[in-house]
Parts: sequence; structure tokens; C-alpha cells
Amino acid sequence: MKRLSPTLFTLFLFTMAGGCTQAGVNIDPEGDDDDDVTTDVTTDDTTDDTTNDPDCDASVDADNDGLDECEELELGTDDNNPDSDADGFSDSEEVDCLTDPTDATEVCYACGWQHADPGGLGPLGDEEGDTLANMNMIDQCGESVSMHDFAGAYHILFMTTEWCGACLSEASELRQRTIDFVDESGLEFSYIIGIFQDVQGGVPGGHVALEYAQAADAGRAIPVLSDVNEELLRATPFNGSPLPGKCLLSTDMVLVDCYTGHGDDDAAFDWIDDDAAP
Ligand SMILES: [Ca+2]
Ligand SMILES: [Ca+2]
Ligand SMILES: [Ca+2]
Ligand SMILES: [Ca+2]
Repeated sequence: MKRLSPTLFTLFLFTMAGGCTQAGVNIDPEGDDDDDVTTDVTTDDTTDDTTNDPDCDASVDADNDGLDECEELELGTDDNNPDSDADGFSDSEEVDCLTDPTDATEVCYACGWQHADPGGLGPLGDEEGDTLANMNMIDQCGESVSMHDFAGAYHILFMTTEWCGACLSEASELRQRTIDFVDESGLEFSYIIGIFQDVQGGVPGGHVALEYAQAADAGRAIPVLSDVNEELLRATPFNGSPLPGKCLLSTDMVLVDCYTGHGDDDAAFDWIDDDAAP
């Protein structure tokens, strides 16, 4: 069940309402001898046409950023600049990753995760039925990631240490398990690997996430997060043993079911299928 992002939803409504693609039917509705159709092509004539606004052309993408003139008008972006706020991410990349393409302080995650936190998730807690705390951990791209940005999709949080060899063997299967379940169900799902101890049993540094992602062949298909602030065990019913710990997360980041040990997680996948069924 994929949700339309607020921006895309706005665009969707905008498009359904006819957008701004129609040339004016009545070229001079005010009777002021002002030929709106021709003057509005280059000026934002907000006091004149509001319903038949010819200020944009949905067939034109002059800056080749993947957004047409009308989408850019709606978003407030520059249709002659592929990166309107000059933050290094194109206007359409920012639409896809749910950041503001007109605000340079909002940028996409380097690993490509969406900023999907709807805000206000809760009530927070560490027991089943509670909403998982909005922890910050370091991902395999070296960036701090807020947990609630993974809202909107289903997840299984796979909690392990760097030193657990059997856990790494299972972690190496998680990318394929994710692909298989997504293909079969059509749902948005991913494992999230959370590492709460390094190879010496200490607090993991941020670099551990990248090393573990490489060892587990996770690429950027699965978030691999280093629990640099020691929050993970406090945020879930899992006390660190036996390994690995797992928590099924709903699309609202609720801790649905937490359990331990190796396995194929079929019960969790069945729950997701049932939850998503109409
Ligand atoms: Ca464009
Ligand atoms: Ca643009
Ligand atoms: Ca940008
Ligand atoms: Ca931005």
C-alpha cells in the first residue's frame, strides 16, 4: 500500500483539476481588452486568469529535471534550473525523496531513503503495541538517519552485534528476502539492520554500518544502521540476547511483534500480508 506523498498528492489533485494546461477559453473574461492568453504566457497574471491559467505548458521540461512547467509552477521551483535551491539534489530527486526542493537545508539522504516521517507518530514506547522511538543512527552512507523517516512502509528491524558470525550469515540473506517478498506481495517492505555492539562488544562507531553493509552484501537496498547513541536496546523489548533480535514494524512504526533467533520470519510476512489486505 503505497501512500502518495503530500507533494505528489497535491500534484495529483492539481492534475485532476485540469492543472494549468488549458489555454484560456475566454481570452478576455474581464472585458478590459487585455488579451490574457498572450500576456499571461510570460507574466504571472494572478489577478486575471485563475482557472484557465496559460502560464505553463505541461509538455515542456526546459531544464530537463523531470518536472514539467506546470509541476514546477505548483511546487514553486524554477523551471529553468534543475536544482532550484542549489543543494546538489535535482528538483525531481527532492520530490521523490520527499524533501523541499525550494529549501537548501532539506536534502535527500545520500543512501536514497525517503524523508517519510509524517510527524507526530506515537505514543512512543519500548513494548509491543508502542510506537518505536525516533532514534538517530548512522547509516552505511555515513549519515545520521531518523527512524521515523522509514514510516509508510513495513519493516523488520534485525538487531545484532558486529561480532555475531551466525547473524552475519543470516544478514547476508536479508537483501534477497526483501526482494522476494516485495516481488511477491507488491508491498513496500524492507529489513532494517541495527548494530548495537562492535566487534569488541563496545559501542559501534559510525563506520561499522558501512563495513557491515559490505560484509552482508546489503548495498543500499537495506538500511544498515550503527547504534552510536546506544538507543536500540532501550527502544525495544529485546534485551540483547539471544541474537539476533527482531521486531516487526507497522507502516506507522508500531512495534507489532518482537522475537529472537534465526529463522525465515514467515509469521511476520503473513502478518504484513493480512494487514495490507483490503
Ligand atoms: Ca523542469
Ligand atoms: Ca527545475
Ligand atoms: Ca535541490
Ligand atoms: Ca532541498
